[in-house]
Amino acid sequence: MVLTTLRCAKALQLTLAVIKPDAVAHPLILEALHQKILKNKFIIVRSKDLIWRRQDSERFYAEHKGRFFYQRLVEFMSSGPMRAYILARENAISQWRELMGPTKVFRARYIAPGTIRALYGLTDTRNTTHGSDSVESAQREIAFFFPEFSVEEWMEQTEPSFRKGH
Ligand code: IDP
Repeated sequence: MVLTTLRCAKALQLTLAVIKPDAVAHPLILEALHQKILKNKFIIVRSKDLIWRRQDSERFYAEHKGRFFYQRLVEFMSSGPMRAYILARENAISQWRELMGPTKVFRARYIAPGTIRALYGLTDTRNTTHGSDSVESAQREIAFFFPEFSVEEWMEQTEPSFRKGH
């Protein structure tokens, strides 16, 4: 989701980032991840803490139904509190995914040692964070987590300076 109408120097893009239950369970890791978001110059557009029911988890990960890890994933994602963010910055989708590192924790530790999943991931399922992987998935996932959010209203009401090019 690129906010092409913005007149600021760089086009902002939105992404959905989620801190999964394995990391939210540890306050120091949660804080470290929040600081990482801020240090990497993301604008926090929205954030919320939430707990999924099992059916939310099944719906969100429907594309993985039938894979060997699906049941484990669905149970894990509805096992405790999560924190979800709508983040904005230039190339937000790829920037957040780069910070997360590869899906599989052991691969992350091997090829991308400083990434979030390499540092904090416990297993391939309990891999600390989620991030949208395309503009289409960012739109769908932001609507899933923040059904009340309207990017137009956000621009209009909360960030009018973007429209004036400040
Ligand atoms: P992504 O989260 O890096 O975009 P996806 O392939 O969309 O990766 O997988 C969604 C989630 O499913 C992963 O973040 C992870 O929690 C879980 N997962 C994916 N592959 C495996 C696996 O091989 N074993 C266990 N869990 C997996």
